[in-house]
Amino acid sequence: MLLQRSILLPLLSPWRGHSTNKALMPRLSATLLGGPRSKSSLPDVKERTLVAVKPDGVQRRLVGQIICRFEQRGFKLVGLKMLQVSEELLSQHYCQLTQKPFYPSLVQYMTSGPVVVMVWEGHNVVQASRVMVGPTNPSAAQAGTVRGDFSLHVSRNVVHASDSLEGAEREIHLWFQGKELLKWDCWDQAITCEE
Ligand code: IDP
Ligand code: MG
Repeated sequence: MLLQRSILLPLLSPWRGHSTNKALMPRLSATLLGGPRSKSSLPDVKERTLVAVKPDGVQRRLVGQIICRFEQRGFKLVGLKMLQVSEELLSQHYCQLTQKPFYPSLVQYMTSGPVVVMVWEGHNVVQASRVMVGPTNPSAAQAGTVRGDFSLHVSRNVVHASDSLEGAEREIHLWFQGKELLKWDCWDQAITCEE
């Protein structure tokens, strides 16, 4: 505990003397230093979305860079796993696309290797993730988006993100069991989002 204090308090020193941030200090230090905290004192942020790095993204070792973008933005990772997708799971995930002419090649692509599936939580995370990922067809994706930076063809677009609140809820339940999603407090939650 003493060691934690000596390491962490100097790191927090830039906040000292700022009246707006002073109010945050007890909460930040209590959370950082493992002291008492009230769960209800943290913002009640519950929106969640499903993001997946597709097999081409895993093969190209882009997992870290994609996670980094969501962390940098301020979202909270609450679930993460790597798996080989079954055709059964995929057909449920893409249930609206099974009649599309490209569906067989989509199945081949998505089952060609492991995927990394994540659940991210935070303010407006569903819409923000779609913007961060970029449009379905990378040809239309702007630089700065995941698809705009790392892909060039619609059949190999590196990443998935849920397209709506309802879609996110459905997909999260499809890919994750409740016990695989962790409830935890991010120490900086109160400085990345207004209560
Ligand atoms: P989204 O991934 O941006 O939500 P959807 O329309 O839901 O786009 O399509 C799901 C996935 O199906 C796409 O990400 C892409 O991998 C694949 N896909 C969509 N349209 C085509 C196509 O015209 N040709 C090949 N693959 C496609
Ligand atoms: Mg979609």
